[in-house]
Amino acid sequence: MTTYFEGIAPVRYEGPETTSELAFRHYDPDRVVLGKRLEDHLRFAIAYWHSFAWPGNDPFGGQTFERPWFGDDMAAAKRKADEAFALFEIVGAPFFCFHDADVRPEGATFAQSRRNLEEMVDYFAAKMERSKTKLLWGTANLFSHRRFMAGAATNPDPDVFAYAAATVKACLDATHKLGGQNYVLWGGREGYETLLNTDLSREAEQAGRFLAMVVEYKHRIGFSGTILIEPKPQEPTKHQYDFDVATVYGFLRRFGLENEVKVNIEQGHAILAGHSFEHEIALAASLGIFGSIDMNRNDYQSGWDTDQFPNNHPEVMLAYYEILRAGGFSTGGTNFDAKLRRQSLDPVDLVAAHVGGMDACARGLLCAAALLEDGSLERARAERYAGWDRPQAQAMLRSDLAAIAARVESEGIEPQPRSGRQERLENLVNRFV
Ligand code: XLS
Ligand code: NI
Ligand code: NI
Repeated sequence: MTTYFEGIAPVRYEGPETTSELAFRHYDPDRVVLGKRLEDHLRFAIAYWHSFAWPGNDPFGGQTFERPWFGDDMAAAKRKADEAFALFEIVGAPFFCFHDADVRPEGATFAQSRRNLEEMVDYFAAKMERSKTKLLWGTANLFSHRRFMAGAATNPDPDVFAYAAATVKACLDATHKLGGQNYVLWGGREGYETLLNTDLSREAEQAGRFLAMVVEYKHRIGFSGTILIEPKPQEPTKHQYDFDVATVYGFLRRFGLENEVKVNIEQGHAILAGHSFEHEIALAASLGIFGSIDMNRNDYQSGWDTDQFPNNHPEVMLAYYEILRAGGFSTGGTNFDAKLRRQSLDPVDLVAAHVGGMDACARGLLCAAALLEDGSLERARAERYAGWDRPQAQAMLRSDLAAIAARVESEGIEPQPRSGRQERLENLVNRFV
């Protein structure tokens, strides 16, 4: 029985001029750009945790949302799944994502929690047979329960490492069974509060071995999806180990996993790390580890992870520009790791938030595709480095300091600075917004 979204019709594309509140202005799933349908470019996913599990609490107050599926038994979990799939259908979501803790009640023992998850996986599987919505990724919540307060893989207590390993095995099994296209590891408590009680060397070794075991198990069960790490610099711990894309890449190299694991990059986490979203995407692409995105919008003043729905078209455009330049998503997609504000109580608020977010992304991607097709920006970039295309410049990289020094004097090399043309390029980009 689904009633929560009753009276809300499936959202349709009506074009930029429409004044109806629940219509897509830019997201026309079947529109083809750069040889692909928009739906296949964007690969939208709805995040179960924010839209169906979060009660609206903040550090100063508790639940503000009253959802008919809130409760901690299996009946509530199934009602929640019914309502979730109703929303997926209303907005036409091709994918969803979940943590174990979002979809099943916690049992009295590990085994009971695992059985609850398995029962929900079967329930999802039956629903997915009648729905177009697939699983973009699954993940384990290794950060909410107090047992994980000092970390999961990096915990000083080996029993917690064991519990976390068993949990990830169960979640990988669940993801595999539902045909998930990726599996995400976000190190929510993998970090520390104070160095006074922390052994950095041990914790890194534990994290490296843990990740290697995840990769080993993935291959053992024949899971063909991508394993993704989601970087974040802080919150909940003061120092998170997976700080940003560059840090994660160093970690992967250290443990020889750079060809096995990619990254899931979140807008808000990039901002918290002092980067732009497009920087993180471009860096991951250049390192060959770009996987997927958690799309949201961080407040630029607050300093914490605000997880708002995206609505800034020019910013979103720059992110998709880097994604398109990198060849687009393969197993990844656009997961709305975004939540309502806690005063947005109505069912229609949840629908409108996704409609606006999907539209912002579609518009951003369309503008980015036009900019890429125009080619001026890429030509300007290529021109800036054109000197390096000369054979002599390439040969220099294979020579040495002494030979280069001799050539500088013999050829009388005196570099002539050239404009970086930043404002002209910014104006060019704005023509496409
Ligand atoms: C929290 C993270 C989390 C991950 C999944 O900040 O974004 O939601 O995406 O565990
Ligand atoms: Ni996220
Ligand atoms: Ni986040």
